Amino acid sequence: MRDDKLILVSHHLCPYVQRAAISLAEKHVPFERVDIDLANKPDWFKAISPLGKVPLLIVRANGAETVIFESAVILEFLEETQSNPLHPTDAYARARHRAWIEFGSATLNAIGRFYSASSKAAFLAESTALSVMFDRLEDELADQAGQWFGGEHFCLVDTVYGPVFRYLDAFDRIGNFGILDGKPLVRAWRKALSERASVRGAVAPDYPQRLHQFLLAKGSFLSDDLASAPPLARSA
Ligand SMILES: N[C@@H](CCC(=O)N[C@@H](CS)C(=O)NCC(=O)O)C(=O)O
Repeated sequence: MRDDKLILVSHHLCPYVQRAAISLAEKHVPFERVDIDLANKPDWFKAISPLGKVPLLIVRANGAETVIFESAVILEFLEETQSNPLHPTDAYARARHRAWIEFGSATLNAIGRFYSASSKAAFLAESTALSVMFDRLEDELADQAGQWFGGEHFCLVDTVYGPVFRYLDAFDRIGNFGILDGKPLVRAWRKALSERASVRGAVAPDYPQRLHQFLLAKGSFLSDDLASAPPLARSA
């Protein structure tokens, strides 16, 4: 049917949206991206988003429209309906990958606490908490052969950590917080993800500037450091 299409309801900075965009790109699935202002949510969005959050995947097929919310569910839906699987076939491996996707969401929450911390003490505590989470990841990667989380094949866990590491790129421009110190496997994985076309393409060229403004506006401990950081160049 001519009207069949996928619409990803998005926000410029949202890391959960990026997961879905990366998966769609890896699967070579065309989609339309609609960015909304989360500070001023449109009525049509409020009407179809039960939690008021992006991403939403609007699926128009065979004259019907379905709205899917929650990024992990969107990823699973794409696995079930599109080719080029990003989940392993083995059930144990799939369970492990799903668990680390959840860990990726917990890491995003920790990143939010890190950039929102209002005092130096809270900031240092959040920095340590983040570092400990990446220690766990370093241990998890120890038995892994290959550049991706699952080994030789790019997988859904990779779609989750590309956006996680993108935050670290911004933090690195502000200062050295030592979050990945002593974690060579995580660092190598981060580098591989930063070079992957699907990961790079999941945000617009002005993403660094937008994130910069977002972090500045937080008025947090990190915002003060950011105010004196070097100016940003547009990404390719
Ligand atoms: N658990 C959700 C989290 C999504 C989420 O937190 N989205 C944020 C933007 S990154 C949002 O829409 N926030 C708007 C709000 O909470 O009002 C998912 O995985 O999709």
